[in-house]
Amino acid sequence: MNLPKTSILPDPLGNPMNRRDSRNRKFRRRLWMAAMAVVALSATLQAALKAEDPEQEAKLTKLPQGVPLVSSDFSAYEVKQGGKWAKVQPVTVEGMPFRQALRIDTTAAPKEDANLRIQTLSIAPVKHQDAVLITFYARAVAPPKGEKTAEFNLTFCWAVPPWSGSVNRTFSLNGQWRKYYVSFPAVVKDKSKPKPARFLSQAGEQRIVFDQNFGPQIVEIADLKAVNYGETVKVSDLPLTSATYEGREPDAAWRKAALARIEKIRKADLVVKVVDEAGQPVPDAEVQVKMTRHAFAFGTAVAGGRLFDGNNPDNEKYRENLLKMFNRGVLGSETKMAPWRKDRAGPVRAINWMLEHGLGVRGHTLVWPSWRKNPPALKPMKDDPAALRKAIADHIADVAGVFKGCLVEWDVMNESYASDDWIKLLGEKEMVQWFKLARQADPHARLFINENRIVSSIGGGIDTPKHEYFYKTIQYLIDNGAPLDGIGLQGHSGWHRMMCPENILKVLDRLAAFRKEIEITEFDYDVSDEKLQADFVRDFLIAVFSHPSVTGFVMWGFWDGQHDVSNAPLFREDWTLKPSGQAYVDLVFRQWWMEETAKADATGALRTRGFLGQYDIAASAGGKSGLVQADLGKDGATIVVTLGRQQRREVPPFVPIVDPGLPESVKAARVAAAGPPQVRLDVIGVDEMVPLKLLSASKDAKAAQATWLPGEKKECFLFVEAPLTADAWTETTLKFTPLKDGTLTLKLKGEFRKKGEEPVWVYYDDITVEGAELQNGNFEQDGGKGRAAGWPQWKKGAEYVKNKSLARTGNACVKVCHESAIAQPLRVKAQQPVTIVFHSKAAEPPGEQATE
Ligand SMILES: [Ca+2]
Repeated sequence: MNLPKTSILPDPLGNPMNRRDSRNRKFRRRLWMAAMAVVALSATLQAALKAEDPEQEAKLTKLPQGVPLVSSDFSAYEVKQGGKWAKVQPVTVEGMPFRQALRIDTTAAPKEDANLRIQTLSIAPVKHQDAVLITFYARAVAPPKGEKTAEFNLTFCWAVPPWSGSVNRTFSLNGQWRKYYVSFPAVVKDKSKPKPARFLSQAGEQRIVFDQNFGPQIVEIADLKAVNYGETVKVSDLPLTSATYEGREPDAAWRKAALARIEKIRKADLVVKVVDEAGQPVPDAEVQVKMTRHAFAFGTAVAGGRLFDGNNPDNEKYRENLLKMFNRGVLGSETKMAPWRKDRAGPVRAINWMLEHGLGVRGHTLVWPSWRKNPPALKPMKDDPAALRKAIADHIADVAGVFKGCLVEWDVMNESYASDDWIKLLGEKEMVQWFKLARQADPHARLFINENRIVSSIGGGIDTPKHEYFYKTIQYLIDNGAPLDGIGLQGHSGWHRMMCPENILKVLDRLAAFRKEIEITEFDYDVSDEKLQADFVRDFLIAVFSHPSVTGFVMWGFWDGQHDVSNAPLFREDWTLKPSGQAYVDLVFRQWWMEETAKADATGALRTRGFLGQYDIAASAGGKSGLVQADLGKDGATIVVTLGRQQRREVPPFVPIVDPGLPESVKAARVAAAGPPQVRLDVIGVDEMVPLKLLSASKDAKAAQATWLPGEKKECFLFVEAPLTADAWTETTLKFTPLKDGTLTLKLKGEFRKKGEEPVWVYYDDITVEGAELQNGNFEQDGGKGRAAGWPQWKKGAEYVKNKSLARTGNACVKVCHESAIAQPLRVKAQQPVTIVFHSKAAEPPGEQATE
């Protein structure tokens, strides 16, 4: 749906951002000033002055000319999705430096899988790291019922794959017009393209999106401009609507109290006694106490793929800094249900790597109880609660079972406030069941509930409906016997949801009453002001480390090259440490770290105090030395170092996790739910527009024209599908007549499955064609490079199987699925009938074969 065509009138204030001619700009300014001199200060100016931030406006006037990135005309905006939830139209505005605004009247709260999405496409190229500034005015005309503010979400992101974004911000709007300044470095990377195209997007390839599922509410947006300054200015010199929080000042009282608490609760007394081999004290020995690891968990979300590719220098840095900065890791998405169903070998390998390198690993997440966050294959279970119940139970048993005994903890239930479809369908009690199933599957892992916006709420408030829900839900779980061990607080903060430390502490106090451990599980923020980032990281860390119930702080990525909105807390994309990274290092590895060299007293003892964790304690005297690797727990420790002896920590040998694969019963249930797997073979004449007349197909097969193609193309595309089993080869026949001479494409694939559903893998062997010439239909000729000869199109994932026991005849066959197909050209003659006979069989997904 296109919006009504309406152009926005020129901005009478002459906002200079888009003006290409600075003399013209000065002239306009002067003219305007003159006008102002005669006319009394108008309502317009007053309103504008109130809406604008003078400091940012001053920066704006100093900027060179930039290149406009989007049209200023609201007719260029298009409702892409969820139009039925909203009325979107231009309205006239009085008393502001613009005459028109876009009114977004969300008449009903959109359903979660049908966000309202309004977008406009870029009209100029954007390079990676270009300095971009978006400005706009906005206000709430009517906030949602019972709320003081309305929410408005703006994203600047790819309009084509890979879809990822440079910036994604949510704004809280009140009734007053306010001007917002959003500056950022463009994040434009498309791995599928070769350099330099990889770091460049053309006009039409980026977009501004207003994407929201808030409401019912009415908001108005006006005078939206996006300007690309390329490399002419530093992003830090662009205007920016920043934020602050209470308690940021250097001498804040809360911080003094928190640091004093840290001294008390995170440290313990350490006594080192140096003795000789006869057990006699050695006076005046030199003692070196060196902390090697925090007891407190400092962790990050990890992208499993980064742990392996050895030739990528970024990946090397990623691994190096992961191990240097953290003692805990969590896969950001790979063990959620949908990705896990697609690829289980990847996460097993990644978690093995983390364990082998000494990281504690948390699991995320067993149940995210919404249709939208899970494989579409589950959606038909909307009408079959028993089937859904079983699918969830199977998943918990499966994924938690694979990692049994190896993970520190699991998020059992994630974001159940907003994602509550399954709870509504199955009943509240089902939550308790999920925890019990998790305990059964892995009795060793500590079990967490995980929720967002508890220490990062809109406006930083601590009595939102979500807080009330969260406290009630935890109490419900406890009252109903759920084996709940921990409370996970995500901590995705932002410039409009930056909670002040005193409020964070109040929330932690309230949660501490449940007597469970508390962990910050997904800390990050979408603010780009580096000074603010640094202060916030410092204060957030101090607040949570000072609370006795908190056991860990996990951030959601640490490097801009691997972060949702390129605002990772530690490193910039070029691996330089940000001020916030410096703040982290200062606290975690300096102020909260311990290294001391001192002399033992006359009785051979050294009394000191250190942060809880692991230590190497060395002593030397008279040319002899000794070493003890020991833990300092909260009750303190007395460590005896014997000169001439080394007592190293016993580390059990690393035993990698081996995935036993999905239980047969679960596989069978899934197959039953999805129907029998089907083979699919395409005959495509679309390139040369060769119409194909279908004659017949074998009995169990279904053959048809491609109804999804437009017009005449339909007639030039045939496909045949037939149900398969894994036990025996199925023979399928397809007969057709080409109506023109030409070259077709014969494509071997599996059944079409939606994104997120499990692909259908198929073996093919012994294909014969009458009426045209086929190459290597039995796949016995090896074409090199892991491919069969004669099949030039070979999609990633398709497999050349050289295994006599798997082939139908000879030594080889192929294994393909819908996305990983192979193909060859087939030359045909007009009116010469073609008969294709092929043999196929259901195959197991890749990766599972190896474990069998
Ligand atoms: Ca063969």
